[in-house]
This record gives sequence, C-alpha cells and structure tokens, in this order.
Amino acid sequence: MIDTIVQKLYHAQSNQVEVRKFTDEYPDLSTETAYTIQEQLMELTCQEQSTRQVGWKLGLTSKAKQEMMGVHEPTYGVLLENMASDEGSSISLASFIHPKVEPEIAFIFNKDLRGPVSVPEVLAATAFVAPALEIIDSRYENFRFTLNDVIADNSSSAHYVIGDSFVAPTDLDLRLAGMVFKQNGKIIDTGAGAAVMGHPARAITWLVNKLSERGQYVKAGEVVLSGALCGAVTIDSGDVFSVSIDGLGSVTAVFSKE
Ligand code: OOG
Ligand code: MG
Repeated sequence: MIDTIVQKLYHAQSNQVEVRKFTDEYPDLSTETAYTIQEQLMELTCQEQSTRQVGWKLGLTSKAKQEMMGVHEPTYGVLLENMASDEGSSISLASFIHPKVEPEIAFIFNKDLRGPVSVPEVLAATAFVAPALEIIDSRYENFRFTLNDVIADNSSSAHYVIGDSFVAPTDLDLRLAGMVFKQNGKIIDTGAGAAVMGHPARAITWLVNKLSERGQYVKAGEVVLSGALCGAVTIDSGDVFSVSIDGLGSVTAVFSKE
C-alpha cells in the first residue's frame, strides 16, 4: 500500500493531475504510515529530480487554515532545494495543479534543534527570521483531504519564496508583528504573528518535538516555514502577491502570464 501511494502521489505531482484522496480506499491509513509515505515520496523526488532537502514547512498551524481545510491538527512537510524561487523571478503555474499562496514567517537556523525544545531554545537556535510566501498545491481532487491524506502528500508543499530582509528574532516580538497580504496591490487579508499557535516559534517547537518521535531533527542551515498567518488564496496567471510583516520587511511573488 505504501509504495502504491508513493508512486501515485509522485505521478500526480509530476504530471499535474489530481488523485482521489487515499483515505477513501484505505480508511485505516494512520498518521505514522502517512509520515512514512511522505518520507519515501521525498526520497523518490530527490532521486528523480536530483534535488535535496533544505528544510521543513508546517501546515495548519493557524485557526484560519484549520477552519478553511477542516483539519484541526498541525502537520509538517519537507522543503526541497528545487521548490525555492528568488524574489523577483517570475514563477510559472505550469508545474502546479491548483496552486494557492499563503503569507508566512520563515526561520533560518544556525544550530541543530533536537526535541524536546522550548520557545526560548528555538529562538536561541534561530539565525534569522524573514517574510515568506508559500505556494501550496494539494495533489488531491478539489484540494480536499483528511489529516493523514495531507501528511502523505507532503503537506501540500510545492514552492516558496523567502524575502531577503533577514532579522534576528530577538529584535522583535513576533507575536505582535502585524501582517498585510496583497494581491495585485489590493489588501486581501491582515493578521499578526500570534495567529500561528500564539507565537510562530511555538509551531517550530511542535515540529521539533514531532520529528524527534521519528528520530529526526532540524539541522543548522535549514529553513522552516512556520505556517500560514491567514487563509490561502487561489493564484491566477499574471498575479502578483506580496506580504509585509512589521519589523521583517516584505516579499513579493510574481506569477507569469502564460
Ligand atoms: C495544507 C498545508 C497548509 C499552512 O501553512 O497552513 C499550510 C493545505 O492547506 O493544503 O501550508
Ligand atoms: Mg503553508
């Protein structure tokens, strides 16, 4: 079963086709098995696409996202080197199925982080925080899934852009950092860092503690996206999205017209 799901998800991602969510066929698919599928899917992707892991992302760490997706627990996924774009480069929608974009706070670590960890320990291991835009793209029909489906699908990871205004996390109170999210120059949502589990670094503690159950950890040099600060928005070709976060600066993602 594991291998079949890995192959089907890889095929869906690389051919931009939707698949039916696997819990329809395998209702007993457990969270542990779902993370094993995710791990094998990422190994296959790294081999096939000659890429490597550069970090992690958290999913469903805000109330807005949990309510939007009907999944009330956080998840994590893997970020690969070939999922990153530099700010300013135009991103083609051709490699996605039904992409959406989310404003997030990215953490970049200069120390390994092994569980159990606390919020101060996460902040002490953080070199910089930066504004980010994550492009998510569920491989499932109509972007609908259960917890274990989305975990198997690498928590809908697809692409991301990190702004290059790097700030030390101790220079500001991330809970109170205000956020303005724009599409084509118009404000579409606002929020603050506290939308993510009360403090975005708390989402990182959740990740590190969860990873330790599987004998894994966050490595120095890795980037972690702490989760959307508000609901995700569907991307149309030609769109320009930006997020500005108080004290962190802003980042823009430009999507090509064709
Ligand atoms: C799951 C991934 C959610 C976030 O930041 O909450 C996520 C999804 O909604 O498809 O990346
Ligand atoms: Mg996200």
